[in-house]
Amino acid sequence: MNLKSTFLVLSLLIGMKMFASDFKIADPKDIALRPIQNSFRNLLDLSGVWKFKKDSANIGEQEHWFEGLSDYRSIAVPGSWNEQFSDMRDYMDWVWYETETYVPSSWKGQNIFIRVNDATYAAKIWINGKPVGYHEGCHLPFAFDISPFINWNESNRIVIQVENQLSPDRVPTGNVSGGSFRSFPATNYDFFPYSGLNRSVVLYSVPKNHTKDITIKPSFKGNVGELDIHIESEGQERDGKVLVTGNGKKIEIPISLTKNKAVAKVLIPDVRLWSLDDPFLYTVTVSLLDGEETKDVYSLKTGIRTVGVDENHILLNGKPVFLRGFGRHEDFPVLGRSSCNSLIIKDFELMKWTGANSFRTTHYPYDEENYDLADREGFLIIGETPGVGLYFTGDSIALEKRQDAMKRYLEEMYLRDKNHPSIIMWCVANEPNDNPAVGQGTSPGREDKEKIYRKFEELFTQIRELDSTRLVMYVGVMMGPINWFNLTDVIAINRYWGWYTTGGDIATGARTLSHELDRLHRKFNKPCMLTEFGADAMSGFHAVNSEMYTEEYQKEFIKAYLDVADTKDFVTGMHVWNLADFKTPQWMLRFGGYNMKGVFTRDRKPKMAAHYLRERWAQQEK
Ligand code: BDP
Repeated sequence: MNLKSTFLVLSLLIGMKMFASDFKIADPKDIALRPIQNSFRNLLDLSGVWKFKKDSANIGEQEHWFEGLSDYRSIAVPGSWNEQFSDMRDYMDWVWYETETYVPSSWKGQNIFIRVNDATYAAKIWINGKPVGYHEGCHLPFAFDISPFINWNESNRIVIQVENQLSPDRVPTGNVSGGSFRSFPATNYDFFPYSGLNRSVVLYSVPKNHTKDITIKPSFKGNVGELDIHIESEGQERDGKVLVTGNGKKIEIPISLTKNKAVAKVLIPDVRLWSLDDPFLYTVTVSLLDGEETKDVYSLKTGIRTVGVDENHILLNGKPVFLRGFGRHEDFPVLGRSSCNSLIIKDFELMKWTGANSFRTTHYPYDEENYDLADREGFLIIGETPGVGLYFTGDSIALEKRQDAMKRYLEEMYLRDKNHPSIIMWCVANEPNDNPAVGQGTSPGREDKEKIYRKFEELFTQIRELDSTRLVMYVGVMMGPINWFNLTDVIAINRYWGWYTTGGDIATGARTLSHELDRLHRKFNKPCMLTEFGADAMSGFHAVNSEMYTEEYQKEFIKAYLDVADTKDFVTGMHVWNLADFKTPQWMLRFGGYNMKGVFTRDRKPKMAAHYLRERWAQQEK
């Protein structure tokens, strides 16, 4: 270690120590169960208009802004600050949020938590002027026990500092490459870095002795369903019960917790499986008991289905299923990346209208309502981490930080989403590469490529150890490393032959795709899918002979790719990029700061391609 890195590590350690004394780091286990309201637990949504203040000089902490903001403006939470304030569109530095709330006295004696469902990218929380906790990472929740900080019968001040600095040691990365190819803001990904409290902030309470985590692993043999239910609790309760209801059945079994853990195996005769045609959900209720007295109850819905693969197909309940659908974004004018239930419902309606049966949560885990809705409506989801555009070269400290962030994301995403039957695959990363990011030097040698492969493999090992009931994949970029597909269950690729290469010549693009698919399948003998393909179309642009950027070209492009897929038994899914146009940073390929590969416009009006998909897909079996 040279002098410079010793100094760096030392100052990092000193910094962490000082920090550790004030702010707790969020424990991922605290997000395992989504907060609910029932007679044992309470929930208070803090969505509304909060106080807000920009802190470009980062002086807020020194000046004790956590004791209350002066000269503030108003902001909607959830919401993205970049859309709400025209003077803050490209601002990524520190800001402060503040709200006040009473905590009902009926919550006294319980453990009270704050849960922030997304603070992009890093956040610190103070309650009533006291430091509570810190979290880094976007699009996933974090929670802290705030019981000791509550003022009863008075209002409580909640202050959250957020910043979204784009940096090579974060995931996704920003400010990576210098020079003229830089986009503005300088992301290493193709969507706008909407910042702030993009999802709701809630307070909730749980009994002192409570269920902390429930993991349900479903399967079936013949017509008997099986739920393998793992329960973790906090507190000294030893006894409990699990009740499974649905389809006229009511099955209850007692559990006893040893060292706060129990496993219940519930067999369900004449099982009603979860499928696309019949997305049937059972209700699982876990109760903790003290003798006759019930201490805590938590209910959730789950479906019984299995997921697998053969050489050519993804299998749902043992039968081949073809994934028709889209990559999407959480993106809308004014809202930015803010949660909005009407938009979620609208997008599901549009997907159904086209005949889609699935989507990938490109390029980050979505608001939780999406998964509940998919469970209920019968959609298949590929759940993706925020690991978009990952690279493994350059500064080694930054690389380790990215790797840590990826491991945290995998754990948090798994903990939050693991009980949704709609999620059939985990996507570890979108378009990771063993080559450097643009402008970051030359391609590594063989030995280094091998090391990079091992790093990437660690992520697969982690998610496979966590979850053996789902498929695992990553999405391969054009001209990316081929041997990485050894790690995956499904070969998933994003392809734009006929757009970014041989632009204007769809036929050549389609031929390239066809040959490549054959080669990949011959080499790996695994089912293949296109997780992205598409062309930008400016709504209202037309041409007799299709030309790039016209609606005709987009439609012809999508048609040609779907035609290629139809000729190959081993293609198990086709996801069009994108459901709707979306906002991007500015650079020369993004006219007006938009990616226009949506088959719907950003305000959800159909282009020709959307009508075409409906004609082609809507009549087909789910
Ligand atoms: C793919 C990326 C996606 C981009 C798309 C495009 O995965 O995020 O938006 O290209 O260029 O490579 O439209």
